[in-house]
Amino acid sequence: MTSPLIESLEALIVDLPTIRPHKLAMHTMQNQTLVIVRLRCSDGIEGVGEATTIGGLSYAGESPESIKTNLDNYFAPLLVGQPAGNINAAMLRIDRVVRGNTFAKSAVETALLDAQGKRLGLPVAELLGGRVRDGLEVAWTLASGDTGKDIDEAERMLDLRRHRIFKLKIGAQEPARDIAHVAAIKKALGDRASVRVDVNQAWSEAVALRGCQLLGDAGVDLIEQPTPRHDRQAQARVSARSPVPVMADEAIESVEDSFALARAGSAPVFALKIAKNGGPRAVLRSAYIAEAAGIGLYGGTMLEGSVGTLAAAHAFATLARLEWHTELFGPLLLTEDILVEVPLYRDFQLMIPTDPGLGVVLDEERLQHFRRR
Ligand code: MUC
Ligand code: MG
Repeated sequence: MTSPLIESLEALIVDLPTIRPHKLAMHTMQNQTLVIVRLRCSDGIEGVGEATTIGGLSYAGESPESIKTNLDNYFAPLLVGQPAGNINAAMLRIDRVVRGNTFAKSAVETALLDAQGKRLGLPVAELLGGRVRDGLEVAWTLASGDTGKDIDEAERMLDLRRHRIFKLKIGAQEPARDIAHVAAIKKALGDRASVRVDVNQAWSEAVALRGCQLLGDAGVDLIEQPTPRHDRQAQARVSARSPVPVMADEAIESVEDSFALARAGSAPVFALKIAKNGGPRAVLRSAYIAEAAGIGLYGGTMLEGSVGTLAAAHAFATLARLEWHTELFGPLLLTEDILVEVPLYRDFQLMIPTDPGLGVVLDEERLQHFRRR
């Protein structure tokens, strides 16, 4: 049997509206921009992947435009003509010459897995060793910027049985105001919901030491990335004194970062993101490091659309333990989808597709409509 070869790699920038503005410490999103990758193979199979970041260059070191440029000019020439079915060899070839660029790598690794899954008749979770769960509980981020609106939104989500874990984006305002906002929401929701916060690196160590105490008093369950990503020691000191577990998010920009954080004892919980590690297989390496170090796991998001969200879901479905659950709600923040069938959310969970590959079919008309020209 001759093995199929990669014939082309195409990257499309797709702009989609959000259901409301989404306010983070570093940026307010009015829409979301996806980079969709299509990897065509000589056996007629196409693999799909996604690289998506938040707020241009305000969150991470790759923008949608740089991701597309680098895929077109560096990744595609390395991949075209290579065996499509050997994911290890293809990613190794890229890793030898491409530094960083984990978002772009994640899209390519996803597309290779999708294609190979379709080829073998296996869902990506099975290609990664097999799912140990069929659905993932999904948190929702309350980030309208208004306490009353956030409480109404949370009540709606509880009524719909869509979410009962809420993450609040803080850090853009004075700490006292932010903490009052969080306390009011937790008071309104009580034991019906888990309330967590994401500070997105906005606090100094001194502010974080006091802030974590007050958030604990308010009944918060988890505090994500309170201090700047590069200061692992500060994060370890804050974590050691916080009454609430501290989770590392921006501090992890690679599998090697996960190892360094685990060694430094910087956080008892890690947010896993396919984009920050370099793909669904790469993120599992971070997960295994964390597991071995006794660190809890949370399935994070860069607010990807359906393709990236399901790619992460397939990977997370294979993990033995995911005690902090996930935040794979990206598609629900968008008013439009580019898939023929949208991901299934029910009873607080995202269901993992069982069709071969990612289990997604692109809606060509919608893709053409929303793609940037
Ligand atoms: C982040 O920092 O965690 C994830 C959910 C959300 O609302 O924002 C992202 C980014
Ligand atoms: Mg975060």
